[in-house]
Amino acid sequence: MAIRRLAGVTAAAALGLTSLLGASGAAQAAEVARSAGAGYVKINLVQLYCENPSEGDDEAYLNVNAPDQGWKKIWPGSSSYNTIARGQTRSLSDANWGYLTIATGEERQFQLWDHDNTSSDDDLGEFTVHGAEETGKVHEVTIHGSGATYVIKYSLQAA
Ligand SMILES: [Ca+2]
Ligand SMILES: [Ca+2]
Repeated sequence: MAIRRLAGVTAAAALGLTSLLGASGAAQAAEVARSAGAGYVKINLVQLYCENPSEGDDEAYLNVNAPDQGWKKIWPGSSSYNTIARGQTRSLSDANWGYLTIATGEERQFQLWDHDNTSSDDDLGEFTVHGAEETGKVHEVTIHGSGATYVIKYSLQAA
């Protein structure tokens, strides 16, 4: 009985924590970071390079794991996807409209996909940008998925 009651209390505490980290979680995390004197950085996505496609051409698009909103497509901004083949590059500059300012203690996850009409889209790989990464230089990350290899370039600047 005592154990059961304790379990109930623990569940209630867990529920409380869940709601705390829910809708207002990002704002609270930002406030905590601010009061701790943490800085903020803006992620600038620069370029996508196709070292090896998953098909002859991939129909690439990029998602970001947005706070409290889950995965959101951020690139390309003006169409559903951008066709890219081996050895080609695409500018990611029109991806830089949202969800990309983070505290230095935070990180942001990205996922590249290949759009397909007759089957589910193919996962081309994921990468994570950490707010503590060096600002003012171009970072490169190589990702793999569905037989493809892509290189993403990005930079960070103080926000
Ligand atoms: Ca495709
Ligand atoms: Ca495909």
